[in-house]
Amino acid sequence: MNLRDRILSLREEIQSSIGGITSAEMLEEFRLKHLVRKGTLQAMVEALRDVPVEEKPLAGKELNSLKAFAEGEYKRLKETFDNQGTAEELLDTTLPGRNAESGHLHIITQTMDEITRIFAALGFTVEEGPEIEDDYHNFEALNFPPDHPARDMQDTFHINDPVGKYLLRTHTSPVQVRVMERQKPPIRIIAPGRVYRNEAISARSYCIFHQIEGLVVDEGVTFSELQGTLLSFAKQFYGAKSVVRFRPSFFPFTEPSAEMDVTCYICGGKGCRICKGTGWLEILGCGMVHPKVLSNLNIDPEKYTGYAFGIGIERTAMLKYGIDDIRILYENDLRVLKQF
Ligand code: 2U9
Repeated sequence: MNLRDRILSLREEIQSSIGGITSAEMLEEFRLKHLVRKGTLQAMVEALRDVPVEEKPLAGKELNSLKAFAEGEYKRLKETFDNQGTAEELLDTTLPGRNAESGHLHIITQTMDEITRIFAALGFTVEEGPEIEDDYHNFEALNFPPDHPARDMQDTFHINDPVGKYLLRTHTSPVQVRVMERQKPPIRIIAPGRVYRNEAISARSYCIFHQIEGLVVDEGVTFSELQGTLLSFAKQFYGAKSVVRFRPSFFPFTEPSAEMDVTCYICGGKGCRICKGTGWLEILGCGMVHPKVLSNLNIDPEKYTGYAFGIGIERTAMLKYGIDDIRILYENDLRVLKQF
């Protein structure tokens, strides 16, 4: 065996014996075997003299590293055994303990869970679906015309697949589409999840965000049922004194469409910084499911009606916690995250 191999096999021996040293006596045996003048390491140093000159640097380097390792481990174990039995000297048991730091759910997850719980108690079941979607489930089934600007590369992240039909979902609506494909009414679901939009990043918008959308389809579902359900949500989430108002809006997948405002929970409607002096906060979009969307999914619009709504989670969390820049929700700076 050449010297280098002998050094390597000595290293293995030393490493494995260190793991088994459990007493000061065993450590002393280790020292006498390896670290004294007649020990294994010194024997290697002497053998180094006889190796060919070209092998010397490498073998020398390995030997030095092994010596340093063996001596370091000896020192560490010696300190451990020396300190045994003197715990009182080393440890002041009257000092207050140090708490282990524990993590917690991100503010977006907390907000999403809170909203999900409210709707679950109102009889909604939670549904999920893929984040990589196709054009049909994200747009076509939802009555987006072929030339709708949302389909543009500017607004949607398209995937560079050979067929060219895949994209990152721009809303969680395709989840509801997939449920309607496989389930007959009555349907009463919410779809929480992450969505993607190719927007310029700013304090107000980010390329990733989260939504909770809801869908109810059954015989005789009315706009007033939508209003009652969403008022109940607003009172539970923003406070029992909340009042809501509906303003007309437009979405391709609902008709009529509306946006719902809630009285500002900070000033109670008087006007403040959070509601920009208006007394109202815009919190969600909603509407009656467009008959075209129902018929696209083989649900008879003469027999069934439905309502749907969409809540932006980041916006909701920012309003609730007074955060003025969406980007801090994605920077994972613990100084920020720890506050919520
Ligand atoms: C189906 C039919 C109808 C979902 C709806 C909204 C209104 C809405 C926005 C809220 C803020 C998106 O995150 S946001 O930018 N959403 O205003 N969404 S109705 O309507 C559907 C969904 C699926 C089959």
